[in-house]
Amino acid sequence: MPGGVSSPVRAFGAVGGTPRFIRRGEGAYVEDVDGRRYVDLVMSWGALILGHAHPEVVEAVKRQAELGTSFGAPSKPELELAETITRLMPAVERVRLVSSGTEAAMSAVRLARAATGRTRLLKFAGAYHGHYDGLLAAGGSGLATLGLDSTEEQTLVVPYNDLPAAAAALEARDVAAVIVEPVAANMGVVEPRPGFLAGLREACDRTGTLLVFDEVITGFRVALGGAQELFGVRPDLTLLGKIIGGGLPVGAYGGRADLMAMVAPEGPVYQAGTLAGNPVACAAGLATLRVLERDPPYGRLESAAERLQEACAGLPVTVNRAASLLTVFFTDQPVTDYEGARRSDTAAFARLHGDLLDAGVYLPPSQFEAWFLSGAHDTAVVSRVEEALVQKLKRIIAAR
Ligand code: KE4
Repeated sequence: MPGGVSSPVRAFGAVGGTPRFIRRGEGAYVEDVDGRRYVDLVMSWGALILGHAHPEVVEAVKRQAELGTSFGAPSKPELELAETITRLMPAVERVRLVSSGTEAAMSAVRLARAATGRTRLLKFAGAYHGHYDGLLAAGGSGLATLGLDSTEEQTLVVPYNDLPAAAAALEARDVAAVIVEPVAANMGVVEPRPGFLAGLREACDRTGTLLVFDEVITGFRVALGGAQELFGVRPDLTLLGKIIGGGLPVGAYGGRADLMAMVAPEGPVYQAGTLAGNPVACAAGLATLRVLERDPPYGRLESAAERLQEACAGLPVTVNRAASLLTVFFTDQPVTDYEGARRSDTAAFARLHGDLLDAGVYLPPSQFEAWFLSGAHDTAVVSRVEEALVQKLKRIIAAR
């Protein structure tokens, strides 16, 4: 296995040290194969908003698995998940389930190109939309972590939050779609400036370009209706993943009915998948969305993130927070785009990661990632994280 991992960021390349092999997860905790427990702030990169091994999710998975794991045919769990998604996200009038966020992104690009007859894409530096070639240019997440880049002449890249640059690019060239993380979370967390998302909507309307919200992270995370509900901007297409699979492989793309009618077998845009809409994965996602709808954790999650942000006040770091998503940057300058994020002292972040790991707190192993909380991160857990975070931050800052 290259790097001993199935996804690059897991190899601790940017933070050093030995990756932990995780044996089990329970609520806000994970336990490694040596029996050490950690408060988890990765939470399967945001998928586990209810915490590890939530009883209702485990029960749903068991029940469905006993009926069979995959049929390659329509099933009730996939239909119910699709119905729940379209009900909770009105802009997603119709939806197609796939097996990852990457598949959602590449399928939505194919659909946007077919619908507009155009080829070019516009994305933002530091944003990550999965590992599809056309969207890897100036990518965040693992690419930023490893200092990798890729070129794709059909993909225009402008700075996040730079509405004039985005609008000018759309005026100058025919572009099929703008793809944006409505809250950037793959350069570390960067909030959209007021008016940025609405401005993209207007620029897309003016130039016949489709607006695609990549809500793989923000969907059902920043609000029950996602960032499109939080910011009141309606995209043409939406990408989803992570939470809608409850920790199992589910991605989705959906949006305007007239666009989705072009997707095979109704229309000519081909996309398929052996395990798309897998009943066990959909059962896990459905159980997750049902708990979120029954007992929305958003206020509690946001208060916990706010508490960690406030605990860092007065220290020479920048803590960006959007709803319950947060990132601590080692810079005293504001971080409003990828250039700003890259000013962070990543060596100091690496020390923080290692020190917190020793203190039993498991941060994402990269400066360019969001920290994820869950409904299982109760007051006692957050207090423990807050105490360790401030203590280690002060020590690292003093030693600089
Ligand atoms: P997947 O193909 O990894 O399911 O989803 C790709 C994707 C798409 N869009 C956004 C906004 C994403 O954040 C992601 C994946 N996120 C990364 C972590 N930031 C996954 C972790 C990893 O690559 O190992």
